[in-house]
Amino acid sequence: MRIDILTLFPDMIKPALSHSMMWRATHYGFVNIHVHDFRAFSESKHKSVDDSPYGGGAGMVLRVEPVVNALRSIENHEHALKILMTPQGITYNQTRAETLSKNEHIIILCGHYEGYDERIRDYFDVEISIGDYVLTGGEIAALAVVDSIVRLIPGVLSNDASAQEDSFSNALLEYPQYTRPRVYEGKSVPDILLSGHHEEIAKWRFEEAVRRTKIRRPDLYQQYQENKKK
Ligand code: 6GU
Repeated sequence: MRIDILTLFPDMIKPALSHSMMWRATHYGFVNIHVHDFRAFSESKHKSVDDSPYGGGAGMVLRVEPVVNALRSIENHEHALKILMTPQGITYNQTRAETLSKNEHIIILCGHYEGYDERIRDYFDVEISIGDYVLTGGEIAALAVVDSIVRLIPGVLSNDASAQEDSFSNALLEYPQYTRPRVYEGKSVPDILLSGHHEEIAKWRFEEAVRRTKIRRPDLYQQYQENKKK
């Protein structure tokens, strides 16, 4: 899989790719990530990328030409899925992460300023938001999307089962987990987990996942119940 990220702040993106699982995924060739500073594609004398809005108003608007030039500089851009990061996009979730992880090539644009020249939207396939709050720019949102995709590529997580079992992949939150010590400040690990009865443990975990989802995320619980009927 190849991912190209178009940004004005490559230094916000690059360090996040050089640690932990994202580092592993790139180092072992599961994914090829390229970060491009699209200011370099501005045709203006001072390499400007924004301008004041027609019709007046506060703030600056991202200009179309540096973005489109940068997009066209990417090899095979015609065949890539092109994503625009914006709080106006569809809300991101695990199902969308799973769909995106099946693409061979993704290009992601991180915006800044008050907004995009509306014509930029014509060059992109999908607009994504990571939730109902506003960030100063799309970089952190793009990193969230990239991380969620990369960990789904087979082989990236050393234990392939763990991506399948996580919260949301089956519409339930994850069950409670424990590790050593058995007792910490009077708080004990549930006996069932020490019993060695694998079936009983699986049953307990499932019930705890359902209980936790019902309490913490009634919206997900309702979705889970509806899916069960199908
Ligand atoms: Cl994709 N961008 C910005 N600037 N803010 C956001 C967002 C994206 N998703 C949620 N908030």
